[in-house]
Amino acid sequence: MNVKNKIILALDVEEENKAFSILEQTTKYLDTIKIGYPITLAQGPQIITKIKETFDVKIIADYKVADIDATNEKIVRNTLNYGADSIIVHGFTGEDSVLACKETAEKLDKEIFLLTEMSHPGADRFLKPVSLDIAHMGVELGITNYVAPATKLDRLQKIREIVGDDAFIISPGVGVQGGEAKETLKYANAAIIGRSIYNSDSPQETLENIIKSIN
Ligand code: NUP
Repeated sequence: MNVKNKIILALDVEEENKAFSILEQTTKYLDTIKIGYPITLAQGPQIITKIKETFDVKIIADYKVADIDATNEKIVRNTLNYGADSIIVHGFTGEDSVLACKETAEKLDKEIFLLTEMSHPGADRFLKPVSLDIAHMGVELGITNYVAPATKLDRLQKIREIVGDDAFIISPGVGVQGGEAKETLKYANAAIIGRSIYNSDSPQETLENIIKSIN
């Protein structure tokens, strides 16, 4: 995995023209974006295919897959067949659920990201007590891509120690949620940034400034 400029745009806008306008302004500096339920539910999953046909970007589908193995298999297969390059999967559902996602992605020559701890305050209650364990499970299952929070650098660092230096960690929470790109990239391979880019008056300038700040 390789992410240009170590920034992944979280494209959580709902309108297609807004999404395309932001992509036109940012894809000079970005080769990886993350889409999720907001744009998928507003525009339909065909939006994945349409973005792939129009822009030279890798798409991470942030569907936080969290069901039983048989259902996960269907979710992952359909998402990747729309053209997504990878998909984010919850870890708390356990080994069988996660393995179904991993094996489905591998059959299609694509990848999963395992979500360990989350970036928002509420994650401290239920997810934090098990998130390091989720990271250990990921290692046992041979997973090499992870999601870990930019807002909780001590946790991000711990997760990095568990998954090892060869793993690829992408980290949400930079900007509006309080995380800082340069600090995050001490432990993560790429920072996921949404609102501070797509809600700014000039997504292109904002992105340029973020890139300058990390170099
Ligand atoms: O723990 C997580 N925190 C998080 O914010 C896991 C995520 N996948 N995300 C997603 O990252 C969130 O749904 C949004 O798409 C993006 C962060 O966006 P923003 O806070 O930069 O706007």
